[in-house]
Amino acid sequence: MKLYDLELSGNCYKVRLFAALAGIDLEIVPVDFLGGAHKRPPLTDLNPWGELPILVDGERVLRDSQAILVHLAGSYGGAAWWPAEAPLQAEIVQWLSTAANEIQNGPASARLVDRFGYTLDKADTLARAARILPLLDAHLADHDWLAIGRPTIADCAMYPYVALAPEGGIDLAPYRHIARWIERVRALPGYRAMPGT
Ligand SMILES: N[C@@H](CCC(=O)N[C@@H](CS)C(=O)NCC(=O)O)C(=O)O
Repeated sequence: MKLYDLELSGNCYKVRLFAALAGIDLEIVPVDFLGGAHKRPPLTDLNPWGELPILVDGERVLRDSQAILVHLAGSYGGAAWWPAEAPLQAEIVQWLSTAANEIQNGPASARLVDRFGYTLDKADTLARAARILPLLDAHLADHDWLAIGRPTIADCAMYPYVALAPEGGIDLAPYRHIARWIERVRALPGYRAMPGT
């Protein structure tokens, strides 16, 4: 299986992290992102969106880190990582959606501005972060893990851009339950870091 990858991308890191935790072998293919390789063939033949990560598993080609997590967990992770019961799957998917929406448009976008010079509305990204981080902290006050009482791809999807929030100028110090969850994720067997976490 090939993962078309950018080391500094939290979206790519979600996939690398889960593969490391679940012991799934990935061939990492670094992409010349600054050179725009993801915006032209052959990569746009794999993902016309012009985004990373991209997973190629045999004949199957997948874009979007959340979708890739579901594929890897469901196909190769076993029931521990992707339960068969739809209500449990739905509990996990709630957090995948939060990662792709509130976290992507909040702390992840704040980091895009500060770290990579994207011309986004920084005040808007901070306002979104200021809404979602207290909600996340409150959830973690009485949950060790985001969904179904154990580590899942929900944690893998949420962790990167929450842990990287300081790179967007967001202080995580007020969020002590988030801080303890970050430590729990880091202590998982097989955990793999990325620059900035
Ligand atoms: N929803 C997608 C978003 C992917 C995405 O935006 N990836 C960034 C890298 S982190 C990208 O390739 N952006 C293209 C660009 O900025 O040119 C996912 O979760 O994978």
